[in-house]
Amino acid sequence: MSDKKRVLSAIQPTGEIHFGNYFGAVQNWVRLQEEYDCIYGVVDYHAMTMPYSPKKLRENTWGLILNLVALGVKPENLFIQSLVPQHAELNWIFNCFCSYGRLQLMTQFKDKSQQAKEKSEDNFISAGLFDYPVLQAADILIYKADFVPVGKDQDQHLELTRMIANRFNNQVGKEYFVLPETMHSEAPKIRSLADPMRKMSKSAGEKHYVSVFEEEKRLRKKVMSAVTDSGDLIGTDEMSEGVDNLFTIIKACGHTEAYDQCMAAYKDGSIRYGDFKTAAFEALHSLTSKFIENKAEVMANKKEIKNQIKQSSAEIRKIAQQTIKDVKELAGLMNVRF
Ligand code: AQP
Repeated sequence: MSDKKRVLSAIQPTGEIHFGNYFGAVQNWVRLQEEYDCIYGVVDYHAMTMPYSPKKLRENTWGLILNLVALGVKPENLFIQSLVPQHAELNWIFNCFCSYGRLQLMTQFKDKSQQAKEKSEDNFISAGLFDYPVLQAADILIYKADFVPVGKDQDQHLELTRMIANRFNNQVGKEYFVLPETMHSEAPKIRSLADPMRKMSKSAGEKHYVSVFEEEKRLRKKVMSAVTDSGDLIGTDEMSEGVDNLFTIIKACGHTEAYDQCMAAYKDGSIRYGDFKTAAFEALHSLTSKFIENKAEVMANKKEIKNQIKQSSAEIRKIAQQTIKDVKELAGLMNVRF
C-alpha cells in the first residue's frame, strides 16, 4: 500500500468542462497526481438528480472521461461512479447518519431545485437532488480521502461530509473515517464573464461559461464582451467583481507577466479595459489551443482509454468494497462474501 496521502474529487457528466471547473478543481487534480494517491470520479449517479436523458448521460460520461484525459488527468486515476455501486450502498447507510433538517440547509439544493422545476414539464424535484450531498459524502469517505480539491461552492458539502463521518465514528465507537480536508486552488471561485455576480456555470446558460475547448472566435467574443465596470475604481485599492475575475483568470493561466503589467496599470490608473481583456483572451487561448490539440490525440486512442477506465474502475472498486465490508460490520449489518 502506498504511504502517500489520498486525494479524492469528482465531477458530474453534465456536459462540457468550463474554466470554473478547471481552475477551481481539475487544474489542481492534474498537479496533485505526482505527490498524492489520487482518485478522480466521473459521478454519473449525481447527474441523474436533475431532469436528464439516459442516452445522453452515457455519452456525456464517456465524453467527460476523454476530456479529463485531454486536460492531463491520468486514466489510471479515473473511475466511473456507476462502475463502483458501493457508493450507492454507503449513501443509504449515511442517510441514517444525516438529519433531514441539516439537508434542508444546503444552498445548492435551494438553487438547483428551482432549476429542476424549470427544466421538467411537471415541476419535478427528485428526492435524489435533496439527498445528493449524502451521496457526495459517500463518494469521499468510501476512499478515506485526506484531501478533497474542489471549488468554493462545495465548502458546505465538505462540512456535511465531516459531520456524517463524525456521527458515524461516534455511533460505532471507533475513529473509522478520516475527516477529510478541503483543498482549494488559488482560484476557487471563477465568476461568469457575462454576470460576475454569479459563478461560472453551465446551468445559467451558454453565455455564463467558457468551455476549456472553446473555439477561438467564440472565446474572443465571450472575453471581449466580459462585464467589467465604468472605470471609477481604477487607480484605487478596490476592484469590481468582473475586473477581479479577469485578473484571477490571467493569473490562473500562468500568464504572470501579463498579470503584473495589467495590475501595475490598474494601480497607476493607466489601464485600458480593451487591452486588459485582450490579455485575458490571450491567456485563455494559450490553454484552449493546447487542450484542443491534446483532445485530438486522445480521440485517436479513444478505445484504449475506455478499456483503461474499465480496468481502473475495477481496481478502485476494491477499495470501496473493503470500506463497505468494514462499515457493515461496524454498523451491525450482514456482509455477503466477495
Ligand atoms: N465557477 C466555479 N469556480 C470554481 N470552481 C467551480 N466548480 C464548478 N464551478 C466552479 C468546481 O468544479 C468541480 C466540478 O463541479 P460539478 O460536478 O458541480 O460540475 P458541473 O455540474 O459541471 O458544474 P456547473 O457547470 O457549475 O454546474 P451547475 O451549473 O449545474 O452547478 C467542483 O469541484 C466544483 O467546486
